[in-house]
Amino acid sequence: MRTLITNGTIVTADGSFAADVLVDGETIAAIGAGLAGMVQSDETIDATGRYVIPGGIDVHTHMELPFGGTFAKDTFETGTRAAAFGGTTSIVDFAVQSKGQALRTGLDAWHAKAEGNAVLDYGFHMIMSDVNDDSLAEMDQLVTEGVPDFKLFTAYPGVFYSDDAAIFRAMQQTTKNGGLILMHAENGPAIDVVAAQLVAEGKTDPYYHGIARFPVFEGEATNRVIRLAEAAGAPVYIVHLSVIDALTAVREARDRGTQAFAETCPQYLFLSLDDLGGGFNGAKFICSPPLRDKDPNWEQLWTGLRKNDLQVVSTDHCPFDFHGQKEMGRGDFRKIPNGLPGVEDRVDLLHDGGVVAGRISRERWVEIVSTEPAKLFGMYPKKGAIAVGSDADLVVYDPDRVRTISATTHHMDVDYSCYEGRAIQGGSDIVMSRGSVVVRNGVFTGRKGHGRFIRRAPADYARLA
Ligand code: DUC
Ligand code: ZN
Ligand code: ZN
Repeated sequence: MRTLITNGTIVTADGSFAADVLVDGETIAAIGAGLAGMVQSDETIDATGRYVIPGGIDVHTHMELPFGGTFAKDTFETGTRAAAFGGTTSIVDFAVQSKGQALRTGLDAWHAKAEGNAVLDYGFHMIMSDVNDDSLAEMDQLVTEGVPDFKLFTAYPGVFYSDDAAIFRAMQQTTKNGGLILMHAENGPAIDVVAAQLVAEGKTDPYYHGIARFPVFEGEATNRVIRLAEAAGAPVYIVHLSVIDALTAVREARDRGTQAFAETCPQYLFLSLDDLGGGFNGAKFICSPPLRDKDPNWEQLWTGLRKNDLQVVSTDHCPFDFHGQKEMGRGDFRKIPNGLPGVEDRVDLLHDGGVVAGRISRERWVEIVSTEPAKLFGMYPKKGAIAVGSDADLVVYDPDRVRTISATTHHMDVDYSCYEGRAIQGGSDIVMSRGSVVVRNGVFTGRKGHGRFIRRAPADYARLA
């Protein structure tokens, strides 16, 4: 099957230009002006007035994550299908090692959830909840199996939490096996003290989830784990960075030459502590780190994205229904499952609030939603690029289309949207995964089981820093 995409503007991280793209089978076979008259194809897609971009890559999702006695609702089928509607063509999800389990047990469970179900290609990071001699040795094996990054937490004592010794040992291990430690950096023990005090005072509404998790608790933990990485001689990647205190720690580390990387998420660029107010409805907005004050955080995060102190925007997609799941925490915000839906809206939100709003260029938009995630997570140039030989994960993107986000029309398996009623400019017309059209003008044309495991290699972090 050969498909020719004609008359579009190719937008990559490096620049924009008018050219046609020939897809042959699963990969890009040719790029050039006037290909239409020169090559044979089975289908021609006219991209006049539209961009042709590499498909989005969301490197932070939690399909079916067990959390607080329930599970994140999207499966690999529903979650990747929703992602496709939003112009994302690959995800990297977090497999979970529970306490007392081997890494292998958690990884096998995640392969079983995804295989035969995902409609898009997917990779895995490994959450480590139990660092010990055995799990440290297992890390080396996982790197060889295409799972080269490991997430540890300074939050959630008793569940995912690792102490400094465990974090340091895991970092030392990556200096030997070439992998990367991803850190959820919030001071969990201190947060738990404040949260208990608030509840004892009768402050049980969702809003107090945001109050309990002081910005300094994220700043302190971010600085601490970066310092530990420096001591170990390891690169480190801070996930879901939400606040200026943490951004400052990353920026200062990068300025002194540390291989420190960080992502933020749309919720920290477009939502705020105000959304957590309004009584129990605020439960819809509970995630960790929490939503923050709009000022000065939003503009500081955008500046961080422009200046490359932040390299990636991912979603931390972790959807729980308001009815029946978020409601488990009525009367105690600590019992509300943490997480927001977002995998479908990331590319469009960043186009509207970033490119259309004049905060970033369209090339930087492509870079932070696709190319840089591919580079940092060992998928480039197979993914994240428009180049001969790359996977034909392509989106024909209409930069002018306006739509309104709503739970009544989204495709994520969750009963609300954090962006309900928000009008945004920009949308994906055609979404292609390895040469197959999976979404065409709002209609799903993909196939459950089309998605394949992406076997990833460690990246050259020194070069990317
Ligand atoms: N934060 C969330 O909001 N959900 C899942 C896990 C996490 O760290
Ligand atoms: Zn996290
Ligand atoms: Zn997460």
